[in-house]
This record gives sequence, structure tokens and C-alpha cells, in this order.
Amino acid sequence: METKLKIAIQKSGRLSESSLKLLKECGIEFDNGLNKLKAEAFNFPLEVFFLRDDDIPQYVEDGVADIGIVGENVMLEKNKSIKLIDKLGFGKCRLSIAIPKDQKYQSLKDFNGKRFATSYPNILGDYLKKNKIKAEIQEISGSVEIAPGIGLADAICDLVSSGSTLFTNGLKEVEVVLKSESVLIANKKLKKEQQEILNKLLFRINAVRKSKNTKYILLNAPNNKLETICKILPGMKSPTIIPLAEKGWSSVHSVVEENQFWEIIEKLKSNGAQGILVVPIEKMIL
Ligand code: PRT
Ligand code: ZN
Repeated sequence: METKLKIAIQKSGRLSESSLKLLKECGIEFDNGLNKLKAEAFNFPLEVFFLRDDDIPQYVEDGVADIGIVGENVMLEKNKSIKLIDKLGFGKCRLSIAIPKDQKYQSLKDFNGKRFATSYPNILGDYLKKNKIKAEIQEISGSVEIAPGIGLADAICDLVSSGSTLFTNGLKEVEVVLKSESVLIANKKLKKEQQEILNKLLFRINAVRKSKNTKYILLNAPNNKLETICKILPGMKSPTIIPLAEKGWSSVHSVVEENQFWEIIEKLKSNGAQGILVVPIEKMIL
């Protein structure tokens, strides 16, 4: 029987859509009908398990799944014996300490002898220990933000993204314990065949990721400005130059990184580039 790689992703929640999208962008097709527990890819040796995110590290440790996608927060909290393969760049959030908004705050020392409510007792416990704070931790599994209001805790430690949950509950963020994003984790003892499939998958993931940070750029330039313009454009190797029908002009093609984009466009314009077109890249193999 053909070896397959088993991947566990979140069944329904904040990471589900992006996890599915990532696999799709890698060209992997499968049927993910509602309430399905697992699905087999049609065109790649991959089996997809749909699970609660909290269970994924354990399944990966046990080898029920070979790899999985979870938030770094879950990976660290569960503290299983697994391998971190790569950060995936979605599901970004932070695990923060928050207190009632009209309470004064000076430093972490304020928390000595206080009581925290959190769903992340391990991460918080390590953080407090590292900072030599002695406080009590009350573990609760949901609606952590209401704990101070009902007198269950003095402070909370919970995930924050926009901050609106804290705001509507009259809380303010005072310390960031951890910055988190989705990660790809793997079982520590993958068989050779499984590792090979994982390498293929990682190759595709990297191609997708590279392409997201990069744009394809086309422009027209007078030939006497080509040298300067080529210097502005870094490109993968060097820009492609194609003569235009109009004498003395050329079309220049290259790639630019998203974060340098505006700066480069301005320089190109001031050096005589015209008709600049910028198009998205779907996949990029270096
Ligand atoms: O059912 P299952 O157990 O699988 O899902 P879940 O309810 O445990 O997790 P889910 O879907 O809420 O989150 C999955 C992962 O998404 C988390 O482990 C994080 O890695 C990541 N993530 C990113 C977040 C957030 N952003 C986030 N904002 N997870 C939770 N939140 C919650 C937070 O707990 C708080 O209640 O959103 C609220 C705060 O959001 P803001 O925008 O109001 O600040
Ligand atoms: Zn969960």
C-alpha cells in the first residue's frame, strides 16, 4: 500500500480556513464535507484529519497524525514531545496579561500574591516563575475575560488579537507573555517515506509563501536609462529586457519584494520608467 502522510488540522475554528487554504494553494485537493473526520487527498499522498486544536499535539506525539497545524500557544501549552517544523504566518495573536482598566499598573511585581484566571496555566506559570513572581493560577477553559468581573481573579492571561474583547469587558492589556502564530509540527520519528512526503509538502509551502511576499513587475524604459533601472530592480537573477517596437525603448521584467515595493516604484518613476505593471505571483520556485 502506498505510504501516506497524515496531517491534523483544526476542524472548526480560527485556524481551519487558513489551514485548508494553505493545502489548496499547495495544489492538494480533497473533499472536506461537513462533519467529516478525515479525508484523503486525490492528487497527493496525504490524509487530512479534522480535530479540535487542543488534541492535535497529543495525536502528533502518538503518531496518530504525522504532522499537524496548531497555534504556537497550543503547542507550548501542551508541551508534548514533538518537532516544530515551521511557522506558517497565519492565526497571529498574542497571549497577554490584562487587568481591570481603572486599576493602576507599574510592573510585574504588582502580581505577587494575586490570582490569575487563564486557559494557559503552563505558559503563564513558566513566565511568572522566570520573572520571580509568586501568584496563584486558576485554570478555566473559556470566557476567561469575565473572571475579574465576577471576582474569580485579579487578572487574566488570554489570547488577544484586535483587543476588542478586553475592551468590552473593561480590561486593559499590561504585559505580552507570548507572540503566537500557526505552526507546523511533526512527530519525532517519521519514517523515511513519510519524511520524503513532508519534504515535498514543505517545498510547496515555501513556494506559496515566497510568492505571497513577491510581485512581478513589468515596465517600459528608455534604453539610455536601462542600466540605472536594472540596478534598482534586484530580481531573482537579473531583470529580463525585451526591446519594444518603438525604437530606443525596452520592456523590463523582474520581481520585487512586497516590503520594498513602494520605495522601488518611486525610484523607478524618477528614473524614467513608464507604464509600470505589477502583478501577483501564484507560485515561486527558486
Ligand atoms: O474547538 P477548538 O478547540 O478546536 O477551537 P478553540 O476554540 O480552542 O480555538 P479557536 O478557534 O478560538 O482558536 C484557534 C487558534 O487561533 C488559537 O489557538 C490561536 O493560536 C489562534 N488565534 C488567533 C486566536 C485568536 N487569534 C483570538 N483572538 N484564538 C483565540 N482568540 C480569542 C481569544 O481567546 C479571545 O476570546 O479571541 C478573543 C480575543 O480576540 P480580540 O480580537 O477581541 O482581541
Ligand atoms: Zn481549542
